[in-house]
Amino acid sequence: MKKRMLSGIKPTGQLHLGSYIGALKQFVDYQDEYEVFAFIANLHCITVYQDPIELRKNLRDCVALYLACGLDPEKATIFLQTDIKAHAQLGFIMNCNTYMGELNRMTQYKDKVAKGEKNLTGGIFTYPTLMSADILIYEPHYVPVGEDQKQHVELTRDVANRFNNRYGKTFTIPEPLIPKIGARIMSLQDPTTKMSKSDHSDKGCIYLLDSPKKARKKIMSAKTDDLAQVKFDTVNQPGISNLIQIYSSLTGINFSDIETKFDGLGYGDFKKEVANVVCSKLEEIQGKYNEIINSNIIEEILADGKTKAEVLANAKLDEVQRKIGIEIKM
Ligand code: AQP
Repeated sequence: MKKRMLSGIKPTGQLHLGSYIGALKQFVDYQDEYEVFAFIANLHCITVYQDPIELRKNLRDCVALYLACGLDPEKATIFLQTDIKAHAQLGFIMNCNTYMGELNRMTQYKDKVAKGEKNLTGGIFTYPTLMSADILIYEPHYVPVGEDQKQHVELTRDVANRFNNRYGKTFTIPEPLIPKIGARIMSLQDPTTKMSKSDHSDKGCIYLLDSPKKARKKIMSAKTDDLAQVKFDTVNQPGISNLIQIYSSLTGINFSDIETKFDGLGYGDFKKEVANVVCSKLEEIQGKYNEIINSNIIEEILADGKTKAEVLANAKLDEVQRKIGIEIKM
């Protein structure tokens, strides 16, 4: 029997090259080997205010991009988080099995507090417990994530172990799966920070729906250094190292072969080649996206995904509720 894998993406904005390399590409690469469950984490995105009209559009775009990037609904179960009500219900139960101290240690939350971000919601603080429920409810063996989400999968493992010890074996303990290359694609303008949907300047982020012309311009003006060598060295050459990672993950060429290939050439030549590879990937994705976005295939796939996911999720929630004593029946 195939091992199971689960992952989700928040539709907080347009998906970008970091979402593709760190997450989406992995779902696609693994869909033959594993039983993949891929969901749109629409509850997670409302931890920060979203414009409802934009959010609705992003939801459709996100599903269309899952498909355009190569996720095959015949192989993977694709669904909306809110279509499976059991996520939120198990989320509250997980919330009650997680300590404040554990949530206080979550780096993403601590970073936001340290940056002095105002009006942080309760949802931002507790979302790792909903994420635990999202994962545990399907009992996956693996959870492919970028580097930034590893800590939340580790919390999930701790909470699941605690629950199993308290109430008897209920959950499979999942393992995070971090890509060897591309676990943290950085901003093109500030290669010390992650490429993010919520980047203030869009120059550092290549969106999957950027026109190839725009994407090329962003790559050609990516921040580099004055060492004039294509070398993977994240400390002294973070910008060039980021471009090497992007190039490597899209072509499959390893870092040292890339260094050899561009030895003696200028950054302009290297950037041009990175731009060629990125633009051809964008063209391929956008061609498929344009076919999908105006069809009603999106609704059909989500309805099908809901039917498949709901059976597993409801059964697991029922088991949990009986074990913790909140059901009258045993
Ligand atoms: N830059 C990145 N490099 C590698 N992996 C990344 N991921 C996101 N950005 C990068 C991985 O993509 C998956 C889905 O992430 P998400 O969109 O649900 O949340 P996020 O990590 O918070 O993404 P953003 O773009 O930074 O969104 P905002 O700005 O809304 O917070 C995860 O596995 C993530 O690791």
